[in-house]
Amino acid sequence: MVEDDVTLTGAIKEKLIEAKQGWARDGRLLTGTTGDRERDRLPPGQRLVKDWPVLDLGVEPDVTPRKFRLDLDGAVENRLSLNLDEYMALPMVESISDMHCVTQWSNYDNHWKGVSVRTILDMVKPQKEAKHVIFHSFDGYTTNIRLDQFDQSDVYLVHEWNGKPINRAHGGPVRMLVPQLYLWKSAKWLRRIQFTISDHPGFWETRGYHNNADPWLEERYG
Ligand SMILES: Nc1nc2c(c(=O)[nH]1)N[C@H]1C(S)=C(S)[C@@H](COP(=O)(O)O)O[C@H]1N2
Ligand SMILES: [Mo]
Repeated sequence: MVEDDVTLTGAIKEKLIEAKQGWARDGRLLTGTTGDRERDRLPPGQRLVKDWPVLDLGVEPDVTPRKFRLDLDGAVENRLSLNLDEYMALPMVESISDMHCVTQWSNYDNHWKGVSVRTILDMVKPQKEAKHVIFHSFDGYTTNIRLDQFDQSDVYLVHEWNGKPINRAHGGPVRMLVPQLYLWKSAKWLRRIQFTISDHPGFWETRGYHNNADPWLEERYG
């Protein structure tokens, strides 16, 4: 069992959550345009930053190597539960990709090291009926994507950014990376990947954020 299950809601966080829900209601930051992902590198309404801002609800769980566990379960042929050594023993790959956050910043050329989801899919073998993937995190956060969005060559479980272990604030030791979608779909402090038959909107998706989250279609809210 995970000992320090922290809750994402609570007195301090409630205000921040409400503010962000308000933005969603008001359609803040929407430019109402559609980007051309072939022609432009920066999606509509985004601005380029050089750093990597930290965004979460201020609950940053301390996932020590001993506490780390990753469950892969749900509608699969092979359920798995990995400790950190077992995760680290998986085949590792590297990639470079851009990040796009719904709060309007993007950054380019992040160098990642981690495990391709294709490796995960080969190990767990989703059942034919499985159509969705839910990420669960050590802080209680959840977010959902479709299996076809998950099953892409640039989607990774990552533990290194620009040659260094991903730090606690950015979701280390292991987080998701789904570079084609707004960054709230990339769960930090990854705890569990659940394959499901039906969709289960996650933390922000049930608070006004878009279910699909394609930055090129500016799917911020809705
Ligand atoms: N576990 C967890 N993952 C999370 C979040 C969170 O609060 N908890 N916030 C999401 C949101 S809203 C964003 S914008 C990105 C920010 O990632 P970063 O802090 O590494 O930039 O993480 C996403 N993943
Ligand atoms: Mo966010």
